[in-house]
This record gives sequence, structure tokens and C-alpha cells, in this order.
Amino acid sequence: MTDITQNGASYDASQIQVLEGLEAVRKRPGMYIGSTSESGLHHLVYEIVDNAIDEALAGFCDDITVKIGEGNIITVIDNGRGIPVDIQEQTGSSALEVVFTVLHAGGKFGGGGYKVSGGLHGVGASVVNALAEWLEVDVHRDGKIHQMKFSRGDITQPITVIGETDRTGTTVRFRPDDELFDTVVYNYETIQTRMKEQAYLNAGLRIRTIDEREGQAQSEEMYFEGGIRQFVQDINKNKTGLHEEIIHMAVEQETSMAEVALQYNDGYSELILSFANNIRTIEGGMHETGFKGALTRVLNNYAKKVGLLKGEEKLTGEDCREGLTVILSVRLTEAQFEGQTKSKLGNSEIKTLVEQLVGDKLDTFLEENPAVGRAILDKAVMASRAREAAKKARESIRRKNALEGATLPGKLADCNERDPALTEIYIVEGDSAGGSAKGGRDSRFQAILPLWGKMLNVEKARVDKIYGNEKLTPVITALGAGIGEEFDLDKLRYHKVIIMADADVDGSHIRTLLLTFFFRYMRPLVEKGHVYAAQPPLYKLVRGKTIRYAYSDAERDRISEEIRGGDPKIKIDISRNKGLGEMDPHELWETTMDPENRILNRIEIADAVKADEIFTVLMGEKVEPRKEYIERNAQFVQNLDV
Ligand code: TSJ
Repeated sequence: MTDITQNGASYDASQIQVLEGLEAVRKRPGMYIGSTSESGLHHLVYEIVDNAIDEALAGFCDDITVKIGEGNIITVIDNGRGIPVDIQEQTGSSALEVVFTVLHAGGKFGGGGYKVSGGLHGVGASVVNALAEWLEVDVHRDGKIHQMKFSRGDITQPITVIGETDRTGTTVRFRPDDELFDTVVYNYETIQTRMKEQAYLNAGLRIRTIDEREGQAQSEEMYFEGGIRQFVQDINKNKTGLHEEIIHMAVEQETSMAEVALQYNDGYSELILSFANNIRTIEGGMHETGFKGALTRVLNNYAKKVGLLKGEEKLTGEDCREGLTVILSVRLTEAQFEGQTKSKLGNSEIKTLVEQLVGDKLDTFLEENPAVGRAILDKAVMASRAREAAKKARESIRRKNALEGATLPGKLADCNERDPALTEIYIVEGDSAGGSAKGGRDSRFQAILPLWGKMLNVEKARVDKIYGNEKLTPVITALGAGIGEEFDLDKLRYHKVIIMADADVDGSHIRTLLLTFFFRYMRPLVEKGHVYAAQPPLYKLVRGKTIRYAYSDAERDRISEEIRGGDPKIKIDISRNKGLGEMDPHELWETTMDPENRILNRIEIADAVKADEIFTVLMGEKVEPRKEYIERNAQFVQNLDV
């Protein structure tokens, strides 16, 4: 952390340092905001908003507005105390100026305690200022409106009083520098999703998002009195809870705090969303480790006590988390973020804190709510039995494989290449489509696995059923990386896993079932971008010897225009595509499998919460939400790019 006040630097000297600092940000923006792509662009907004949330955590602000205006100008308004504008003796400049011109100074001065949101990579408003074509700040404080302006980090207007006011607060407006970013077009939904998450994490804070751009005007107001309890409730809204009330636990210390909300549902997947200083910790870390350990310990002790476990029997962590939705939020002064994407919390003291919290409070809760305790335990014990059954099924498959000497499924047409980085597998529904694909493929690097038999809806089944399923077992063995906790991406036999299904309702169904399976049992496969959907053409256009294919209605119209060449009388034969099985091998290769011509859609999981919701709704028990969802998102369901 750069602190220009520390060595009592003179005003001039500190100014020089300031210039160097922000120049560095403009030279290598990626170092400070991760990237200059869309994600970096959005981080500018979060960085500013984080400062307002700090003010809310300090107890002085309960209302934040985030606005996308015409020209992608961002405005963030809070009703806090207003950034101090008086000249500080040590620096000779105001806090306001320091915040925007000194690297890493944002949010730290005058603060204290653990009540700080993290800010991206610990950088502050000055980074945003450096990367903005222009930035303006209005501070409502002491009855006056103080204004300061900047351009690309340089002061263009020193603090000026521009009027009077009867409120307090800070308003920041800026336009991202289009010389530095790949795109400067903001996505309302991206910002709204993030702000909703922040509203859940900060109970009682009202956050408004507004898009004022022409043609896409929309707005939302988010306020959750129940905080993360409501977060869990909303995630589980389409699921059937095992207990009515969300279990909530919280503990506060001098320099840290931990808060947990959880609810079990009758499904089989677990969803843990953890946060440190309001930042999502995708890779988990010490807080998650503490939670999981304590949960497993408490449930095992409780099960022993009520006589549900005998002798050496034990519930594993996975058993205890079946059907569990958890929000885990911690705050601490010196958060250490580790891991590949700096999203893993490294502070070991937090593990102890969360362990103690869950150890004490969950135990007490179960004692006081024996019916809930019983329902949770019954589920965990069932999970444990299913796990044992799955283990036996797995071992029997291994034995069978050993006896037969062939580990790969019989219907797999494998490729010659052995380097997984160079190979791809097409998973194809039906033997006739499988036949065409085998005939059309390039066998050097393309493997074909036709699927047959009855598909299992994994959303309604436990892991032991998966191993027994005739349709899924070949997929598991062909990919070679296992499933569930045992899944090992390093063992993956093909780096591209391509689902090839018809462009109709049945095709969409099988695609969704397979994606659900991958999402629930091979999540890293999806997260690391190995799963693709092939896109067969929708139309075939024939005129004389010319044959063309179109992948959308618009393309059909464009191509027919093109081959018509301005002559409206020329006849073109346009046929709707018949389905994969009826294409001949050559056609299938040309339109759907040839890397030179094909369209591959990579399946991306932008947001685990959204993906979970989609799969729950599409595959779960409740009919009404499914109908509603499909009506609302007909187009989306067809393509299901989560
Ligand atoms: F930093 C910033 F420009 F990015 C920014 C800061 C942006 C926005 C939208 C809000 C804020 C901000 C900062 N809101 N509220 C504050 N509060 C302070 O800076 C503040 C006010 C008073 C005192 C005090 O001790 O009197 C201390 C602080 C840190």
C-alpha cells in the first residue's frame, strides 16, 4: 500500500509520485483491473460502488443508486457523509483529492475496523479515475456541493463549491476511456446481478439500478431486510425445503465477523456461495473449510446421539451437504486472497471463527428443533447409503472391465490421436445419427459416442443410479475422468466434448439432460469450457448445382437473396433440415463437424446461481415454475447456453 503521508513528503514530492502512480495504471490497466475486456469495464463500476458500500458498513449510508446513462456514462450516488473535502495538514491536499489521485488510497483513510468491502485487487477510486476519459465527483457536505473534475487521472478542475444543499452524500460520474477498453458498452444485467448480490449481503441497504440508454430503459430497486436469509430463500424458491425456516447464524469479533444462512431441500445437489468482504470466493478457502468441517462434525455427533449411526458408521462431508444451499459471508480487516483467480480466502483465523460459530449454533439449533434435525439426518443417512451403493456399483464396473479387458464402451468409435488437447468427442443421440457421424468424421481426432437407452433425469436421482444408468455409464467411461468428488479433469480423454443433437424439441431435451448431468457431476468440465453444443444447419438451399446451408432464418434470407442475384423469378429449393439421422455422412461433416465450417457453441456458466436455478426449474419436481420459465425464455431454452 502506497502511503504518501508516511514520510511526511512535501506537497510537490507527493504530486510527482501521484503522477507516476496513475501513469502506471494507464500503461498496464490489466494489472489493476484484471483485463480491459468487458469484465474489466464492469469492475470500474464495482470499484466505485464498493466505496459507497464501505460507507454503508460504517453505518452512515443506506441508499445507493447506480445508473448507466446515454453514452455509457456511469453515475453512482450514495447518501453517506460525503468524502471529506477539507485540506489535511500532513498532505496539504483534501481526502477527496487523495482518493482520486493516489494509487491504492481508496477507502482506507479515516476508516478502521473490519468494516471494509474488498475492492477489486485492493485498488481504489484512483484506478477508475486513471482509466476514465473523464470523471466528476460531487460531494454534498456541510450544506454545500463541492465539485472536482478529472480527465484520464489529471485534475481539470480543483475542488470548487458549485451550490448549496440540504443533504449529504457522494456522487461520482465517469466515462470509461475508449482508448483503453476493448468495449465501453455496459451490460445492465451484469451490473444488476452484482448489485442484487450486494443488496443480499448487506441487509437493509437499498440499491437501485437504472439503465437510461435509448431502447433499453429499465430499472430495479433491491432491498433485503433479511439479508442472506432471503438470498437462500430466493435460491430455493423453486425447490421443496426440508424445513420451513432458514437456519441463520452470525458472530462478530473486533476485527472479523462471520454469517451463515442455510436450508436443506429435497434435491441432491449442493450449492455453497461464499464471500469474503462482499467478494465472491469462487475457489472457497478457509471460511468454507471451517464451515464444511463443522457441519460434518455436528451432524455426525447428533446422529450418534439419537442413535442413527451405529458403531463405526460415519457420514461424509458430501453426505451432509446433499440438497444443501448455503450462503457464507465473512468480513475481516486483512483479507488474503489466493489461488489461480485470487478468489480463495487464505486467512486461517477465519476457519476457527466459522468452525466455532457453526459448531455452537447449529448444535443448539438441532437440539431445539428435533423434527428439523431428524429430517436433515434422514437425508444424510440416505445419501450415505446411496454412496455405499454407488461404490459397489463402481467396483463392479471395474471388475467387469478387468474381466472383459476393454474399459471403453462398445459403441464408442474412438479416434487415433492420443493427446487429449487435440481430440474431440461427439456425443450423439440415436444410432442413425451416430452412423452418419461415424461415416462423416475425421477419425484422426474425432471420436463418436452414440447414446441409446433411457436417459435419467439426474436432478431427480442419486449418484448410485447414475452408475447404474445404461445411457450415462458409457459417457463416464468414454470421458475417463470420473464423476462427483472423484472427478479429475487431468484424466479427461478429449478436451472438446461436443453434444450433437437435432435442432428440435427432442434435441433440446437431450441436450438439457446431458448439460444438467455435466453441471451436477462434472462441474469443472463445464466451468473450464470443455463442453460445446454442435449446431446443425436449419435450412438447405438448392439452386441447380449450388447447395448452401443456413443456420438461422436471417441467414436463410440472406443466402437466398445472394444466390438469386437480384432475379426474383429464379427458383430456389429451400428445405427445412430433416434432422441429423437423415443427413448423409458427407453432409454432416460439411455442415456440422468440419472445424473449418462448423458452428460450435461453447457452454458457459456465467453465474452458478443462475445455472442452478435453470436446472432446478427445467429438471425439478415443480411443474408451474417450469411452464412459466419456458414461456418466458422459449428462445433461451432452445439454445441453453447457461
Ligand atoms: F471513492 C469514491 F469516489 F469512489 C466514492 C466514495 C464513490 C462513492 C459513490 C462514494 C464514496 C463515499 C465515501 N461515500 N461515502 C464516503 N465516505 C467517506 O469517504 C468518509 C466520510 C466521512 C469520514 C469521516 O471520518 O468523517 C470518513 C470517510 C471515509
